[in-house]
Amino acid sequence: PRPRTVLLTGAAGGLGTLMRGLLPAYGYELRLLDMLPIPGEPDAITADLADTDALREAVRGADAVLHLAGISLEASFDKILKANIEGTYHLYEAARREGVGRIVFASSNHAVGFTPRPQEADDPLIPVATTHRPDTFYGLSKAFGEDLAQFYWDKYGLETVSVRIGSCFPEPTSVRMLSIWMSPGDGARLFHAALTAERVGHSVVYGSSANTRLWWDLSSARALGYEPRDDSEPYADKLVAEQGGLDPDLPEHACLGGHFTTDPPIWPH
Ligand code: NAI
Ligand code: 15L
Repeated sequence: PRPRTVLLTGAAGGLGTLMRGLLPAYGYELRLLDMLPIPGEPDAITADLADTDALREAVRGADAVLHLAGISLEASFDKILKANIEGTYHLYEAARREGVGRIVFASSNHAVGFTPRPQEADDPLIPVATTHRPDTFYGLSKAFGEDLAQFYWDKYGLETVSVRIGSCFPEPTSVRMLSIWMSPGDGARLFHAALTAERVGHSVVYGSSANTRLWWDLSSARALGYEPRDDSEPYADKLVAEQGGLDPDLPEHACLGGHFTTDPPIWPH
């Protein structure tokens, strides 16, 4: 049976707001959760991922979870530990205890951010089975989340699709994003495929549109039934004219994670 009731964590955020707009058309009833209240959504659950009782109640009776909540950029290890590492553990424990069968986990390209990007048109695309090479504490938490998902599948039979999202925003805003952009419409198509495909076990997929300048292999995403419709290329001329092309000799242009690989780390104050 297709999942109907889906708990959407991180529903107040950028991607959560886009998906609140797009996923109901696929027939889902979304149950919303975020640590921040959501204007115009009085039924949304306002809870932190640290609140294990609230999480148990939030997942109870849900068919699946789309787990977007967490810190979405680099932060101090302590903050990442609480929100992304402990928070994702608490979410998985709640789902296991309440018998929820599937989680779609918002992983990130930054779990493999230090992977050198393809440079030439005939360079091979980056496969999903590449070694984790996190570029930040943030990326490290996403690598942990993918391993947590594998563990909960192997140990408890709880399924996950880990989506290594590129950049999901209404439009690409950088030359790097021309390669990793996921249009909101394609994001909804991919999350729908991840929620409905049969027998996913723990599958890892890259999350992006069918970009002309794509860096990674979308075949595991397509295997779920995902058919991307968008391509960033119409934005290319303008972005390259404004910003210049990617320079292979600049470290911040050399790897999938872009400037996340070269930004200074954030230490506790
Ligand atoms: P965002 O920062 O706009 O939204 C994240 C939401 O999670 C916020 O509303 C925040 O209040 C909530 N949150 C944070 N910590 C929480 C906690 N401890 N308990 C409850 N709620 C908490 O981020 P965005 O862009 O919407 O991303 C959503 C997810 O997708 C994140 O996990 C992010 O790492 C991942 N992702 C997003 C990408 C993108 O292009 N938007 C790219 C790659 C990954
Ligand atoms: C991410 O993981 C972030 O959540 C998002 O805000 C973008 O910065 C994206 O990666 C990116 O790599 O552009």
